[in-house]
Amino acid sequence: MFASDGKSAVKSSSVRRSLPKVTEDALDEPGIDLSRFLLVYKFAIEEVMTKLRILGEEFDFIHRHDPIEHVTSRVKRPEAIKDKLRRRGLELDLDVIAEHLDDVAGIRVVCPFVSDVYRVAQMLTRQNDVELLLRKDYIDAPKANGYRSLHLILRIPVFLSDRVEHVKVEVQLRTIAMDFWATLEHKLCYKYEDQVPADFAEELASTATIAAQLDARMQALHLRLH
Ligand code: 0O2
Repeated sequence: MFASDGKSAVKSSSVRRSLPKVTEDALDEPGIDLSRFLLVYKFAIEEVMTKLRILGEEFDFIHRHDPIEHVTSRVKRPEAIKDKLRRRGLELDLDVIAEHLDDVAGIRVVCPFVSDVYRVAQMLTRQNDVELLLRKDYIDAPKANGYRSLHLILRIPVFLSDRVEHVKVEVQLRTIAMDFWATLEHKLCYKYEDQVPADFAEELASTATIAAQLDARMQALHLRLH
């Protein structure tokens, strides 16, 4: 799960420089320097985290409302990268990872209101150096189990000492209610390993509906104030 992969958490209004670790769990395959390869993903996360901090702080200054509640990030653990490659029948190769895995660098942005999710996504993706590769709107069209979030696959330039690398970053944006549901759903379903009993899944989907209703009611209250 995203949050367990050496995450670093940042409150938008008070950024701490806690970097994701990428070396503690390196792959020991001969000829594959994954630790060095992953370093650039750490830098890409840093770049996007800075953008988010600036957007949140400036928006708050102008509108007296911070659209970002908190941000977490992680570089995918080498073991998780290996597992994903294995599941997809892909070979362990750095070019293959760069091309086929979109979530090596992951950032989760938790916003107070649904309108903030779209506002932050828009402010981020309209920046000249941010390339939007893919947008999956699971708020507009939730997954069958009730999961809601807005997923963006971005590509951003990272300026290194001797070259520029264009690095993919997955950004998941969601409200506090969506995050609450996704976190607990992951905990509750983990044990079942994709074999969730039907009545259990139904009850979970129903709680997702309640979370969506809560979002809608909070959004309405927010609109009355702004
Ligand atoms: P982690 O550690 O959370 O990153 P892919 O990302 O290519 O493997 P897919 O289906 O194209 O697969 O990606 P999608 O739908 O954009 O979802 C990927 C990530 O979204 C997941 O990452 C989760 O973080 C989150 N997610 C998607 N669906 C659910 C869900 O039903 N419940 C919860 N709690 N989270 C979900 P991973 O792969 O789980 O790992």
